[in-house]
Amino acid sequence: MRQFSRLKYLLIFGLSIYLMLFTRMKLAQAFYPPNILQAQVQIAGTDINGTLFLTQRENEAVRIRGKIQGNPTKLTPGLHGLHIHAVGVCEPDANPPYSTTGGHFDPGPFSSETPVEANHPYHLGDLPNLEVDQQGRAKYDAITSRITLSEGPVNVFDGNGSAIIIHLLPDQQKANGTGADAGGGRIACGVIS
Ligand SMILES: [Cu+2]
Repeated sequence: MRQFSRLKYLLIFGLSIYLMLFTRMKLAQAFYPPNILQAQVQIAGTDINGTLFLTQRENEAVRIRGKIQGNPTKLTPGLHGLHIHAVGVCEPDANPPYSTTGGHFDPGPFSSETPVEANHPYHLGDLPNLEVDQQGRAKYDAITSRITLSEGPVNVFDGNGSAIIIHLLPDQQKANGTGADAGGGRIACGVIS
């Protein structure tokens, strides 16, 4: 009889410890989600600036959000093309400006970064337009599963980095268009880092 009580005591003790540890683990998971990768983009142009944040939870899509503002004569009210471009080098004095970022980010066996007409709007770096209000302010919030911040074939942190470009005109998001249909001139740029 005494033996039995001791066994029962040990069992209950063991079970309590197990439950305590299990609960703690579950709580920790709830408050500290696993592996959120993050990147930041400091957008700059003539009288235009802002910050975009890229986040990716483990095995999920990438969310791109942030605020961009500028002089409404430069960042005009309405829609502006916004894409991830292939090279992480923003050179405003290049000819044309920011051409150092190359074409749209589009790695892979069927890639076609340039000319933009070739694979637009199917590039991996193609994204929804930025919508600017009358005061030259814009909030951006988009989700894309075409790229990753994590290791892999569509990781934006490839050998030459990547950049986000804001264009003068709206992206018409149409196939077989011209460069102007994909946003035309480049007015602001930021390296993904
Ligand atoms: Cu672009």
